[in-house]
Amino acid sequence: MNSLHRQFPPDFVWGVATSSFQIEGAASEGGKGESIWDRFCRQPGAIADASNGDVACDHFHRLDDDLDLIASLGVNAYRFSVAWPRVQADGHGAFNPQGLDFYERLVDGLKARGIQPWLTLNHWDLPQGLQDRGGWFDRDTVHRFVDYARHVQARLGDRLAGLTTHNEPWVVATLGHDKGIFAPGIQSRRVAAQVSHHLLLSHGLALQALRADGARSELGIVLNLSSTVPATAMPADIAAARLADAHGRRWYTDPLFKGSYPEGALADLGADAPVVQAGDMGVIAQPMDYLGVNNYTRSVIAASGEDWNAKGRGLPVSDMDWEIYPQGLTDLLVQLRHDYARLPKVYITENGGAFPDARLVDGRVQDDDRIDYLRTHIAAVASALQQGVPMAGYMVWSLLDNFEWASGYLKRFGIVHVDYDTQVRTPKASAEWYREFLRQWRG
Ligand code: GBH
Repeated sequence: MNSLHRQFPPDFVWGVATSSFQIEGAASEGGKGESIWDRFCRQPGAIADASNGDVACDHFHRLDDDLDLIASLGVNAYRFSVAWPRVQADGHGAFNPQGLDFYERLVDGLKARGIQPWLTLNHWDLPQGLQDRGGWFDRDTVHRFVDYARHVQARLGDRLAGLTTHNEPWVVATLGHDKGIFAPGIQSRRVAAQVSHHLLLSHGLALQALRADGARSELGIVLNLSSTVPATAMPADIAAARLADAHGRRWYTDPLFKGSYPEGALADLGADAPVVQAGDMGVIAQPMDYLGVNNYTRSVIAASGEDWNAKGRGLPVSDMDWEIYPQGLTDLLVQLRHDYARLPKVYITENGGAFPDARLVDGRVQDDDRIDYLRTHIAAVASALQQGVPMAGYMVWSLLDNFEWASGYLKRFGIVHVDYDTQVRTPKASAEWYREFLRQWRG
């Protein structure tokens, strides 16, 4: 078999990814307004270690060093997000002229180092000022998002390689508005379904507006997708897996690539199904330049509703207790190719693992488990490529250990270790491995 690096073409995009709330800190500097995650972190019990994003990785104050760090890895792309309340404090009304200065320095710093900037507009940190008006449940937020998207593109669009509307709308809708374990902490299936529709609608309207304004970068959306399989061959488990796949995956991919919600999921929602206005579905189905896929694990479904306990079954898991199953990534990508004639090129916009590697031994983190994870998942992408899936890139989650949402700072996804007392960054063995892999690929 060819060595792994030879299985990827010379124009393949290789990156590392982060998001604003998870690394920036500087939560109320430079005219930044409050986000729903700033607010959510103050809710007792919401975050495992009772932490917040006030300082995080202090990236806002360490931009130049972090740019050098990114460049030292040899990647050709960096995926980051813009904190909407930094650019428009309340999400409506005046834009903050200082707000985009930081992101302009970031984009120009990447370009100067030969790295493609991949910008995400919404990685969950909605301005609290919009939540106070109903947030994503309110249809007006859709129009506020389009204004914000146009403003960002007007300032930075000429220098971006890629622009993403939303990161993982399923997480915002379901974890934020149904389960209530993420901001804004709402628990209503009906609200969550409407939120998912508004996220998709705002994606489509933003694409139309950005194109009308003369977009020069690739435009798309990022979804969290997993191969979803039944726990057994029993008909009840097969049906349960099909329904779970309809709610978690096809609820997003069917509207985007076919212009309709899946019947099974709609029927299951019943009276909780979203209000859809005439014309909405056509807007959502705007052609995209690419689909971004975030993938960490597979999903095993039993009709009994019991959690498939991978660890209890002796299967390999990461520190999140998510099963490590690289074949699931190949299966997912091949399935997307099979399901959608209109599937555009695909980037893996996040893939990686949390592993308990907090301890530095002689100034080193020897994270062999993460190296194995990355190598086997990159091989899974190569396999999809060989089977005809139009794979165009792969980005590791994450550049840095960072604020892992409801898990606070307890889970570490970085290929670079962060000491939260000193903010010292130390590349782990996995960072060295990725650098060497990319050096071989460049040839
Ligand atoms: C991504 O979310 C985020 O984009 C990123 O900000 C985050 O840091 C990163 O992943 C790591 O969490 O939840 O047990 O049912 C990923 C969210 C994780 C949601 C896997 C679905 C399925 C396993 N997804 N999850 S479980």
